[in-house]
Amino acid sequence: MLDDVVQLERHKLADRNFVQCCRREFHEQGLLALDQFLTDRALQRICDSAARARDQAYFCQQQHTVYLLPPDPEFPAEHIRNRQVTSTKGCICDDQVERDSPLRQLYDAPVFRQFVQQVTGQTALYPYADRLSSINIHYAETGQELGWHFDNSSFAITLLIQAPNVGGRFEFVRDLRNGPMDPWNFSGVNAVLEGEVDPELVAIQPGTLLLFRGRNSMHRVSPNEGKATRMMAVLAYNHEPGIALSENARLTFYGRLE
Ligand SMILES: O=C(O)CCC(=O)C(=O)O
Ligand SMILES: [Fe+2]
Repeated sequence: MLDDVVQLERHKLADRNFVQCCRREFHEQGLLALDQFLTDRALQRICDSAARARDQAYFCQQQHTVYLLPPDPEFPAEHIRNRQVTSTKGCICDDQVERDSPLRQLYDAPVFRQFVQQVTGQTALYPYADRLSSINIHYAETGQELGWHFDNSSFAITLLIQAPNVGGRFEFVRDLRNGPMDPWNFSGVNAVLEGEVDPELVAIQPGTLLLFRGRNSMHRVSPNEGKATRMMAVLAYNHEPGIALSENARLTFYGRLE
């Protein structure tokens, strides 16, 4: 039952007014944070399993541009177009998440999928065709971070499972670029990297559901400065059926294709 997983009294996922409210918030703010989304029991179970699976996580460190594009030789290496930032994280994939995990119950629940669809304005949502990409758990240990970037996907869904003690904050600069009209905004991006802009610090607690539009809003996870591992579940859907995550992305983030 979904009410074993979600605090449905607090978050009425099937209620029209509730959905409208969430939709407005998501579109106005670029993100929607629902605190105390998971039940305590579900959160505890997910946290225990994630801690047990930590040893199987694939850790990788990468240099990438804010735009997640290969460097463009037309620009100098230090230009904001090509500037490299660092991301380090560990990841376990969908096939390592327990079959009966509350995360999977949530991911598969039609009422949740419909809620996400309505809030984000998607016409339909499907799981990934490969066995790795739909549900992931990310780990950030001391010193690890996710560098500033714009996502490739139009929106993302995260659930904080274990908070870091110090650092490891989710920082967000809403609508910093504007898709086809202004895909670069070099001066705006530069200002963020130079620390001249105060990003929004998004307050999230273990059990918070966060939906955000990461395609045009630059975001990062600041370095984890404490001893506790930051553990974050990420739920990913596709707007078309039968699509796998690219082989390149799977090899980079998971270290394997299947
Ligand atoms: O871990 C987070 O809070 C954000 C993750 C993220 O931005 C991403 O996976 O692209
Ligand atoms: Fe992202």
